[in-house]
Amino acid sequence: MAKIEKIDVLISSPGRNYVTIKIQTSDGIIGWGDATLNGRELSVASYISDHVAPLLIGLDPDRIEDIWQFLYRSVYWRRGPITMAAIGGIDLALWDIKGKSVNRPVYQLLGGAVREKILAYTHTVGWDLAELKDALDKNLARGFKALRVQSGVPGLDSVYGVSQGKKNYEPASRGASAQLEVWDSGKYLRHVPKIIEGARNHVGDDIELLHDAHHRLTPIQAAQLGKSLEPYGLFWLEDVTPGENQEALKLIRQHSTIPLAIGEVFNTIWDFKDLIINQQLDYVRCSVMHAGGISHTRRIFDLAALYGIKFGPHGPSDVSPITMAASLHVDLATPNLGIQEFMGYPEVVSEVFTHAYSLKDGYLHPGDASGLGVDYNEKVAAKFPYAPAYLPYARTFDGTVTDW
Ligand code: EZ4
Ligand code: CO
Repeated sequence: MAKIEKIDVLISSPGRNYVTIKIQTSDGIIGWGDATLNGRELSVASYISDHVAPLLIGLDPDRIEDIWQFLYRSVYWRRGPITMAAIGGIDLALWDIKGKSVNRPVYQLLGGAVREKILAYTHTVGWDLAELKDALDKNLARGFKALRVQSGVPGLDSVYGVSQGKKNYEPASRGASAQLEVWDSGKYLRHVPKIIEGARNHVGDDIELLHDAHHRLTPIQAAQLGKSLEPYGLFWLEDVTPGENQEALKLIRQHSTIPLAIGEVFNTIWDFKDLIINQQLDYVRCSVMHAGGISHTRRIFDLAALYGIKFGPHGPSDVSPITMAASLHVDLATPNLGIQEFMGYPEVVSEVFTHAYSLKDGYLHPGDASGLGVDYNEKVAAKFPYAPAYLPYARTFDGTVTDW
Protein backbone atom coordinates (compact mmCIF):
# COMPACT_ATOMS: atom_id res chain seq x y z
CA MET A 1 0.00 0.00 0.00
CA ALA A 2 1.26 3.45 -0.93
CA LYS A 3 1.13 6.15 1.72
CA ILE A 4 0.62 9.88 1.66
CA GLU A 5 4.07 11.12 2.57
CA LYS A 6 4.03 14.89 2.25
CA ILE A 7 1.52 17.66 1.60
CA ASP A 8 2.52 21.19 0.63
CA VAL A 9 0.23 24.13 0.10
CA LEU A 10 1.72 26.50 -2.46
CA ILE A 11 0.39 29.98 -3.15
CA SER A 12 1.42 31.88 -6.23
CA SER A 13 0.11 34.83 -8.14
CA PRO A 14 0.70 34.63 -11.89
CA GLY A 15 -1.64 37.56 -12.61
CA ARG A 16 -3.95 36.42 -9.83
CA ASN A 17 -3.68 34.28 -6.71
CA TYR A 18 -3.92 30.49 -6.80
CA VAL A 19 -3.72 28.00 -3.93
CA THR A 20 -2.20 24.74 -5.14
CA ILE A 21 -1.94 21.50 -3.15
CA LYS A 22 0.95 19.14 -3.77
CA ILE A 23 0.58 15.60 -2.38
CA GLN A 24 3.52 13.21 -2.58
CA THR A 25 3.17 9.47 -2.05
CA SER A 26 5.62 6.80 -0.92
CA ASP A 27 5.47 5.50 -4.53
CA GLY A 28 6.96 8.76 -5.76
CA ILE A 29 3.75 10.01 -7.37
CA ILE A 30 2.87 13.71 -7.13
CA GLY A 31 -0.78 14.76 -7.20
CA TRP A 32 -1.85 18.36 -7.83
CA GLY A 33 -4.99 19.92 -6.41
CA ASP A 34 -6.46 23.44 -6.58
CA ALA A 35 -8.04 25.06 -3.51
CA THR A 36 -8.36 28.68 -4.61
CA LEU A 37 -11.14 30.75 -3.04
CA ASN A 38 -11.08 34.23 -4.54
CA GLY A 39 -10.17 36.83 -1.90
CA ARG A 40 -9.87 34.26 0.93
CA GLU A 41 -6.87 32.30 -0.32
CA LEU A 42 -4.88 32.33 2.94
CA SER A 43 -7.79 30.95 4.98
CA VAL A 44 -8.12 27.86 2.81
CA ALA A 45 -4.32 27.45 2.76
CA SER A 46 -4.19 27.54 6.55
CA TYR A 47 -7.17 25.18 6.87
CA ILE A 48 -5.29 22.64 4.77
CA SER A 49 -1.75 23.03 6.07
CA ASP A 50 -2.67 23.54 9.75
CA HIS A 51 -5.66 21.21 10.11
CA VAL A 52 -5.96 18.77 7.20
CA ALA A 53 -2.46 17.84 6.04
CA PRO A 54 -1.27 16.52 9.44
CA LEU A 55 -4.26 14.15 9.57
CA LEU A 56 -3.59 12.69 6.13
CA ILE A 57 0.10 11.78 6.44
CA GLY A 58 0.44 8.00 6.38
CA LEU A 59 -3.01 7.32 4.90
CA ASP A 60 -3.61 5.31 1.72
CA PRO A 61 -4.06 7.78 -1.20
CA ASP A 62 -6.14 5.18 -3.07
CA ARG A 63 -8.97 5.52 -0.55
CA ILE A 64 -10.34 8.75 -2.00
CA GLU A 65 -13.92 8.26 -0.82
CA ASP A 66 -12.90 7.24 2.69
CA ILE A 67 -10.66 10.32 2.97
CA TRP A 68 -13.53 12.49 1.70
CA GLN A 69 -15.92 11.06 4.29
CA PHE A 70 -13.29 11.47 6.99
CA LEU A 71 -12.61 15.13 6.14
CA TYR A 72 -16.32 15.96 5.86
CA ARG A 73 -17.82 13.99 8.75
CA SER A 74 -15.07 13.87 11.32
CA VAL A 75 -14.85 17.63 11.79
CA TYR A 76 -18.29 18.25 13.32
CA TRP A 77 -18.26 21.79 11.75
CA ARG A 78 -19.43 20.89 8.29
CA ARG A 79 -19.86 22.66 4.95
CA GLY A 80 -19.04 26.26 4.08
CA PRO A 81 -16.80 27.59 1.29
CA ILE A 82 -13.47 27.29 3.11
CA THR A 83 -13.96 23.74 4.36
CA MET A 84 -15.38 22.54 1.07
CA ALA A 85 -12.67 24.18 -1.08
CA ALA A 86 -10.09 22.46 1.13
CA ILE A 87 -11.80 19.06 0.82
CA GLY A 88 -12.29 19.66 -2.91
CA GLY A 89 -8.64 20.52 -3.44
CA ILE A 90 -7.48 17.36 -1.62
CA ASP A 91 -9.99 15.28 -3.61
CA LEU A 92 -8.63 16.64 -6.90
CA ALA A 93 -5.05 15.82 -5.91
CA LEU A 94 -6.05 12.27 -4.91
CA TRP A 95 -7.83 11.66 -8.24
CA ASP A 96 -4.71 12.97 -9.98
CA ILE A 97 -2.63 10.44 -8.02
CA LYS A 98 -5.01 7.57 -8.77
CA GLY A 99 -4.94 8.35 -12.49
CA LYS A 100 -1.16 8.57 -12.51
CA SER A 101 -0.83 5.32 -10.53
CA VAL A 102 -2.69 3.37 -13.24
CA ASN A 103 -1.49 5.52 -16.11
CA ARG A 104 -4.99 6.58 -17.21
CA PRO A 105 -6.72 9.96 -17.57
CA VAL A 106 -9.23 10.53 -14.77
CA TYR A 107 -12.25 10.49 -17.12
CA GLN A 108 -11.47 6.84 -17.87
CA LEU A 109 -11.72 6.04 -14.15
CA LEU A 110 -15.13 7.75 -14.05
CA GLY A 111 -16.51 5.32 -16.62
CA GLY A 112 -15.03 6.71 -19.81
CA ALA A 113 -16.22 9.30 -22.30
CA VAL A 114 -19.95 9.65 -22.95
CA ARG A 115 -19.34 12.38 -25.57
CA GLU A 116 -16.58 13.34 -27.98
CA LYS A 117 -16.11 16.93 -26.81
CA ILE A 118 -17.43 19.47 -24.33
CA LEU A 119 -19.45 22.51 -25.39
CA ALA A 120 -17.87 25.61 -23.83
CA TYR A 121 -19.00 29.17 -23.38
CA THR A 122 -16.74 32.11 -22.83
CA HIS A 123 -17.26 35.67 -21.64
CA THR A 124 -18.11 38.45 -24.06
CA VAL A 125 -17.99 41.96 -22.69
CA GLY A 126 -18.59 45.41 -24.12
CA TRP A 127 -19.27 48.61 -22.28
CA ASP A 128 -21.95 49.47 -24.87
CA LEU A 129 -23.66 47.56 -27.67
CA ALA A 130 -21.15 48.64 -30.33
CA GLU A 131 -18.23 47.38 -28.23
CA LEU A 132 -20.16 44.23 -27.41
CA LYS A 133 -20.82 43.43 -31.08
CA ASP A 134 -17.10 43.73 -31.70
CA ALA A 135 -16.36 41.38 -28.83
CA LEU A 136 -19.00 38.92 -30.08
CA ASP A 137 -17.36 38.89 -33.53
CA LYS A 138 -13.97 38.23 -31.96
CA ASN A 139 -15.23 35.30 -29.88
CA LEU A 140 -17.14 33.85 -32.85
CA ALA A 141 -13.93 34.08 -34.88
CA ARG A 142 -12.22 32.08 -32.11
CA GLY A 143 -14.78 29.35 -32.80
CA PHE A 144 -17.07 29.66 -29.77
CA LYS A 145 -20.65 28.45 -30.25
CA ALA A 146 -21.89 29.78 -26.93
CA LEU A 147 -21.22 33.19 -25.43
CA ARG A 148 -22.00 34.89 -22.15
CA VAL A 149 -23.01 38.49 -22.73
CA GLN A 150 -22.47 41.29 -20.17
CA SER A 151 -22.49 45.05 -20.77
CA GLY A 152 -22.24 48.38 -19.03
CA VAL A 153 -25.37 50.22 -17.87
CA PRO A 154 -25.95 53.94 -18.58
CA GLY A 155 -25.65 55.90 -15.33
CA LEU A 156 -23.37 53.35 -13.63
CA ASP A 157 -19.58 53.63 -13.63
CA SER A 158 -18.92 49.96 -13.02
CA VAL A 159 -20.94 46.81 -13.59
CA TYR A 160 -20.27 43.15 -12.74
CA GLY A 161 -18.69 41.32 -15.67
CA VAL A 162 -17.41 44.33 -17.62
CA SER A 163 -14.36 46.56 -17.30
CA GLN A 164 -14.59 50.03 -18.79
CA GLY A 165 -11.73 50.61 -21.21
CA LYS A 166 -10.27 47.09 -20.77
CA LYS A 167 -10.77 44.06 -22.98
CA ASN A 168 -10.39 41.42 -20.32
CA TYR A 169 -12.56 41.30 -17.25
CA GLU A 170 -11.05 40.17 -13.96
CA PRO A 171 -13.25 40.83 -10.94
CA ALA A 172 -10.61 40.79 -8.18
CA SER A 173 -8.20 43.69 -7.98
CA ARG A 174 -4.88 43.76 -6.19
CA GLY A 175 -4.54 45.91 -3.12
CA ALA A 176 -5.25 45.79 0.57
CA SER A 177 -8.97 46.53 0.34
CA ALA A 178 -12.06 45.82 -1.73
CA GLN A 179 -13.04 48.39 -4.37
CA LEU A 180 -16.44 50.05 -4.11
CA GLU A 181 -18.89 49.79 -7.02
CA VAL A 182 -22.16 51.76 -7.07
CA TRP A 183 -25.13 49.66 -8.18
CA ASP A 184 -28.72 50.32 -9.20
CA SER A 185 -30.95 47.39 -10.18
CA GLY A 186 -33.60 49.62 -11.81
CA LYS A 187 -31.15 51.07 -14.32
CA TYR A 188 -29.82 47.57 -15.03
CA LEU A 189 -33.29 46.06 -15.50
CA ARG A 190 -34.37 48.72 -17.99
CA HIS A 191 -31.17 48.44 -20.00
CA VAL A 192 -30.26 44.77 -20.18
CA PRO A 193 -33.11 43.59 -22.48
CA LYS A 194 -31.90 46.04 -25.15
CA ILE A 195 -28.40 44.59 -24.91
CA ILE A 196 -29.54 40.98 -25.13
CA GLU A 197 -31.85 41.82 -28.04
CA GLY A 198 -28.94 43.56 -29.80
CA ALA A 199 -26.67 40.59 -29.18
CA ARG A 200 -29.26 38.10 -30.49
CA ASN A 201 -29.87 40.15 -33.63
CA HIS A 202 -26.13 40.34 -34.16
CA VAL A 203 -25.26 36.62 -33.80
CA GLY A 204 -28.42 35.06 -35.27
CA ASP A 205 -30.13 31.92 -34.02
CA ASP A 206 -27.28 29.41 -34.30
CA ILE A 207 -25.29 30.69 -31.36
CA GLU A 208 -26.16 30.12 -27.69
CA LEU A 209 -26.26 33.24 -25.52
CA LEU A 210 -26.08 33.32 -21.72
CA HIS A 211 -26.29 36.08 -19.11
CA ASP A 212 -25.30 36.36 -15.43
CA ALA A 213 -27.29 38.66 -13.09
CA HIS A 214 -24.87 37.87 -10.25
CA HIS A 215 -27.32 37.56 -7.33
CA ARG A 216 -28.43 41.20 -7.34
CA LEU A 217 -32.18 41.25 -7.85
CA THR A 218 -35.21 40.97 -5.61
CA PRO A 219 -37.53 38.08 -6.47
CA ILE A 220 -40.02 40.20 -8.41
CA GLN A 221 -37.24 42.04 -10.26
CA ALA A 222 -35.81 38.64 -11.20
CA ALA A 223 -39.23 37.56 -12.48
CA GLN A 224 -39.42 40.74 -14.55
CA LEU A 225 -35.97 40.06 -15.99
CA GLY A 226 -36.86 36.47 -16.87
CA LYS A 227 -40.00 37.66 -18.63
CA SER A 228 -38.27 40.45 -20.51
CA LEU A 229 -35.43 38.22 -21.75
CA GLU A 230 -37.68 35.31 -22.75
CA PRO A 231 -37.98 36.34 -26.44
CA TYR A 232 -34.24 36.08 -27.00
CA GLY A 233 -33.87 32.35 -26.36
CA LEU A 234 -31.09 32.42 -23.78
CA PHE A 235 -29.35 29.14 -22.95
CA TRP A 236 -29.60 30.24 -19.34
CA LEU A 237 -30.04 33.19 -17.02
CA GLU A 238 -27.64 32.83 -14.09
CA ASP A 239 -27.90 33.71 -10.40
CA VAL A 240 -30.85 36.07 -10.53
CA THR A 241 -31.36 36.40 -6.77
CA PRO A 242 -29.06 35.97 -3.74
CA GLY A 243 -28.40 32.28 -3.09
CA GLU A 244 -29.75 32.11 0.46
CA ASN A 245 -33.47 32.49 -0.23
CA GLN A 246 -34.28 29.50 -2.37
CA GLU A 247 -38.05 30.14 -2.17
CA ALA A 248 -37.54 33.17 -4.46
CA LEU A 249 -37.09 30.91 -7.44
CA LYS A 250 -40.66 29.63 -7.13
CA LEU A 251 -41.93 33.14 -7.74
CA ILE A 252 -39.70 33.52 -10.79
CA ARG A 253 -40.95 30.18 -12.15
CA GLN A 254 -44.55 31.42 -11.89
CA HIS A 255 -43.77 34.21 -14.34
CA SER A 256 -41.14 32.94 -16.72
CA THR A 257 -39.95 29.83 -18.53
CA ILE A 258 -36.42 31.18 -18.89
CA PRO A 259 -33.88 28.45 -17.95
CA LEU A 260 -32.28 29.23 -14.58
CA ALA A 261 -28.68 28.42 -13.64
CA ILE A 262 -27.68 28.67 -9.99
CA GLY A 263 -25.04 27.56 -7.57
CA GLU A 264 -21.49 28.87 -8.00
CA VAL A 265 -21.63 29.91 -4.32
CA PHE A 266 -23.13 26.58 -3.18
CA ASN A 267 -20.80 23.85 -2.07
CA THR A 268 -22.68 20.71 -1.05
CA ILE A 269 -25.47 18.46 -2.27
CA TRP A 270 -27.50 19.77 0.64
CA ASP A 271 -27.44 23.32 -0.81
CA PHE A 272 -28.91 21.95 -4.04
CA LYS A 273 -31.26 19.27 -2.71
CA ASP A 274 -34.49 21.28 -2.38
CA LEU A 275 -33.87 23.27 -5.57
CA ILE A 276 -33.41 20.03 -7.49
CA ILE A 277 -36.31 18.03 -6.08
CA ASN A 278 -38.67 21.01 -6.41
CA GLN A 279 -37.39 21.63 -9.96
CA GLN A 280 -36.61 25.27 -9.25
CA LEU A 281 -33.48 25.34 -11.38
CA ASP A 282 -32.37 24.00 -14.76
CA TYR A 283 -28.57 24.03 -14.45
CA VAL A 284 -26.45 23.21 -11.42
CA ARG A 285 -23.59 25.69 -11.49
CA CYS A 286 -21.16 24.66 -8.75
CA SER A 287 -17.43 24.49 -9.32
CA VAL A 288 -16.04 20.98 -9.30
CA MET A 289 -13.53 22.09 -6.66
CA HIS A 290 -15.59 24.46 -4.47
CA ALA A 291 -18.27 21.79 -4.03
CA GLY A 292 -16.01 19.14 -2.55
CA GLY A 293 -14.16 17.87 -5.60
CA ILE A 294 -14.90 15.23 -8.22
CA SER A 295 -16.24 12.75 -5.64
CA HIS A 296 -18.96 15.07 -4.31
CA THR A 297 -19.98 17.02 -7.42
CA ARG A 298 -20.67 13.78 -9.28
CA ARG A 299 -23.27 12.97 -6.62
CA ILE A 300 -24.88 16.40 -7.05
CA PHE A 301 -24.98 16.00 -10.82
CA ASP A 302 -26.49 12.50 -10.51
CA LEU A 303 -29.24 13.79 -8.21
CA ALA A 304 -29.96 16.53 -10.77
CA ALA A 305 -30.16 13.95 -13.57
CA LEU A 306 -33.13 12.24 -11.86
CA TYR A 307 -35.13 15.43 -12.53
CA GLY A 308 -33.91 16.21 -16.04
CA ILE A 309 -31.67 18.95 -14.66
CA LYS A 310 -28.26 19.47 -16.24
CA PHE A 311 -25.01 20.86 -14.92
CA GLY A 312 -22.72 23.62 -16.17
CA PRO A 313 -19.63 23.86 -13.96
CA HIS A 314 -18.29 27.21 -12.83
CA GLY A 315 -15.10 27.95 -14.76
CA PRO A 316 -13.88 31.46 -14.01
CA SER A 317 -10.21 32.49 -14.05
CA ASP A 318 -10.28 32.39 -10.25
CA VAL A 319 -10.17 28.61 -10.13
CA SER A 320 -6.87 27.29 -11.47
CA PRO A 321 -6.32 25.16 -14.58
CA ILE A 322 -6.26 22.16 -12.20
CA THR A 323 -9.95 22.71 -11.40
CA MET A 324 -10.64 23.39 -15.08
CA ALA A 325 -9.10 20.02 -15.94
CA ALA A 326 -11.05 18.24 -13.18
CA SER A 327 -14.28 19.76 -14.55
CA LEU A 328 -13.45 18.54 -18.02
CA HIS A 329 -12.87 14.96 -16.87
CA VAL A 330 -16.25 15.01 -15.11
CA ASP A 331 -17.93 16.72 -18.10
CA LEU A 332 -16.63 14.13 -20.54
CA ALA A 333 -17.81 11.19 -18.42
CA THR A 334 -21.16 12.41 -17.03
CA PRO A 335 -24.33 12.14 -19.14
CA ASN A 336 -26.25 15.26 -18.04
CA LEU A 337 -23.69 17.92 -18.98
CA GLY A 338 -25.24 21.16 -20.18
CA ILE A 339 -22.22 23.35 -20.91
CA GLN A 340 -18.82 24.23 -19.43
CA GLU A 341 -17.87 27.79 -18.55
CA PHE A 342 -14.41 28.65 -19.89
CA MET A 343 -13.40 32.17 -19.01
CA GLY A 344 -9.81 31.45 -20.06
CA TYR A 345 -6.61 32.58 -18.41
CA PRO A 346 -4.04 35.31 -18.93
CA GLU A 347 -1.02 33.94 -20.82
CA VAL A 348 1.25 33.95 -17.77
CA VAL A 349 -0.98 31.37 -16.05
CA SER A 350 0.00 28.68 -18.56
CA GLU A 351 3.67 29.27 -17.79
CA VAL A 352 2.95 28.07 -14.26
CA PHE A 353 0.25 25.49 -15.04
CA THR A 354 1.01 23.38 -18.12
CA HIS A 355 -2.05 21.42 -19.18
CA ALA A 356 -3.16 18.59 -21.45
CA TYR A 357 -6.66 20.00 -21.98
CA SER A 358 -7.40 21.76 -25.21
CA LEU A 359 -9.93 24.09 -26.79
CA LYS A 360 -10.90 23.68 -30.44
CA ASP A 361 -13.79 25.28 -32.36
CA GLY A 362 -15.62 26.13 -29.15
CA TYR A 363 -15.30 22.65 -27.64
CA LEU A 364 -13.01 21.51 -24.83
CA HIS A 365 -11.37 18.14 -24.16
CA PRO A 366 -9.39 17.10 -21.05
CA GLY A 367 -6.70 15.30 -23.09
CA ASP A 368 -5.30 11.82 -22.45
CA ALA A 369 -2.42 12.47 -20.09
CA SER A 370 -2.61 10.34 -16.93
CA GLY A 371 -4.34 11.85 -13.93
CA LEU A 372 -5.87 15.29 -14.38
CA GLY A 373 -3.23 16.30 -16.91
CA VAL A 374 -2.02 19.53 -15.30
CA ASP A 375 1.49 20.17 -13.99
CA TYR A 376 2.47 22.99 -11.68
CA ASN A 377 5.90 24.47 -12.36
CA GLU A 378 7.17 25.43 -8.91
CA LYS A 379 10.22 27.26 -10.23
CA VAL A 380 8.21 29.57 -12.47
CA ALA A 381 5.53 29.95 -9.79
CA ALA A 382 8.14 31.21 -7.32
CA LYS A 383 8.55 34.29 -9.52
CA PHE A 384 4.97 35.30 -8.68
CA PRO A 385 4.52 35.61 -4.90
CA TYR A 386 1.11 36.01 -3.27
CA ALA A 387 -0.30 39.52 -3.48
CA PRO A 388 -3.47 40.48 -1.58
CA ALA A 389 -6.42 40.92 -3.96
CA TYR A 390 -10.13 41.27 -3.30
CA LEU A 391 -13.41 41.14 -5.14
CA PRO A 392 -15.25 44.47 -5.26
CA TYR A 393 -18.24 45.24 -3.05
CA ALA A 394 -21.31 47.33 -3.86
CA ARG A 395 -23.42 50.14 -2.41
CA THR A 396 -26.55 51.73 -3.87
CA PHE A 397 -26.66 55.48 -4.69
CA ASP A 398 -27.80 56.28 -1.15
CA GLY A 399 -24.79 54.52 0.34
CA THR A 400 -26.40 51.25 1.46
CA VAL A 401 -24.29 48.09 1.14
CA THR A 402 -25.90 45.79 -1.38
CA ASP A 403 -25.12 42.44 -3.04
CA TRP A 404 -22.14 42.47 -5.39
O1 EZ4 B 1 -17.97 36.52 -9.94
O2 EZ4 B 1 -15.85 33.65 -9.78
O3 EZ4 B 1 -20.18 33.14 -13.54
N1 EZ4 B 1 -19.16 33.58 -13.08
C1 EZ4 B 1 -19.07 34.42 -12.04
C2 EZ4 B 1 -17.68 34.76 -11.56
C3 EZ4 B 1 -17.64 35.18 -10.10
C4 EZ4 B 1 -16.23 34.99 -9.60
C5 EZ4 B 1 -16.07 35.37 -8.14
O4 EZ4 B 1 -14.82 35.05 -7.68
O5 EZ4 B 1 -20.07 34.84 -11.53
O6 EZ4 B 1 -17.13 35.76 -12.40
CO1 CO C 1 -21.73 33.61 -12.13
